[in-house]
Amino acid sequence: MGSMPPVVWSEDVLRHEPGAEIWVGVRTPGTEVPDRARVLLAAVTAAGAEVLRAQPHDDSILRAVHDPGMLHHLATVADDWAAGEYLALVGQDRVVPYFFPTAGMLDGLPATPPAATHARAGMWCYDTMTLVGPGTWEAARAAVDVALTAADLVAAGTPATYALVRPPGHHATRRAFGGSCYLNNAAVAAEALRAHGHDRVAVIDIDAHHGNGTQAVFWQRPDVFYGSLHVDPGAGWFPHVVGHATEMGEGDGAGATYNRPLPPGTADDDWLAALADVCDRARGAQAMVVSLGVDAAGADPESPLEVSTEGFRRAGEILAGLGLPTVLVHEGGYDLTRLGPDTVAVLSAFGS
Ligand code: SP5
Ligand code: ZN
Repeated sequence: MGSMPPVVWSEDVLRHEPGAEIWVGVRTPGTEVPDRARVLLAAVTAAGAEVLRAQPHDDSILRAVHDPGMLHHLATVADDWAAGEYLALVGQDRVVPYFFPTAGMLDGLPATPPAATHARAGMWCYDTMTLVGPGTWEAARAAVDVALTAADLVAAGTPATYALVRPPGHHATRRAFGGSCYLNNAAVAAEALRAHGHDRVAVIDIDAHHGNGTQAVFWQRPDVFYGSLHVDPGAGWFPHVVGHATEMGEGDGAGATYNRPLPPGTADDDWLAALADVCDRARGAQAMVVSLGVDAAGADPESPLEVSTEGFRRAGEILAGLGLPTVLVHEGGYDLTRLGPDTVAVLSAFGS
């Protein structure tokens, strides 16, 4: 096994305990659990990685990615929910939306900010699976500090760093959280690399799902390429309505988005060929962010892709072969037996 890149970590990422996912109206235990981060930390430590503590950062780069209203919402809604006594009233201790004032509901009407906290719950999110609890904001904000610290190290000359974070981020758009994601850690890392003087940045997303949030953030941007391989949304998979091959960016960003949707059941050889194709399109970038989800693993409960640990090792070689300064930011991966080995398999290619 090769050596490992430095790992950036914060204990605070454990503070988010969604407790459940409400999916098709049914409360399920949920798969984006704190143990994911514990498993990853144990795996990278056992592989010999140096583990560095995240440094606090102000909100300047975070605000380049997310609407301040969404940040305020996430920072305050758990306290408002507790004060609203929804636990005593209805037995619900997490913030769960029931009302979504979509563009279709408003149909051009002017909306006022809702007075009820249970209505506010649906204002900045797009699904019922992404619950907010007492430590959600603290964990999501800590993950941003981890990503920013990892980007600082790369800007200062470390060839590659791994931001060991949860909750994940690539489904979070500028103005809405969802898909178990709250703040878009990878988009923040890309903006940080830009701020550090890397004029062209590539985000390569190998999570099993399309990173709709990251794509949306950079949709009209020529300076940040977004490339993803993922299970075909058209075959019925989250995020369902975007992530198709026809989406290639718009305006100044035309040509700077590239998607390779893959059929359910896709295994190593086809998955790696798609990755190589995505990496080819990223040529010209001066730095890279990898959205490192490992939920393409065979038995993962959230995806029907069939990638092996050896496939993840080869993916690491393809990615590292670009020779770019790289921040790897963790995304999905929900099979706790594969999470550690598959992540280490990718990271090993980035050891110096
Ligand atoms: C970051 C990331 O990987 N987010 C995953 C979002 C996909 N979640 C879709 C959940 C659909 C319902 N899951 C039911 C699982 C039953 N085993
Ligand atoms: Zn995923």
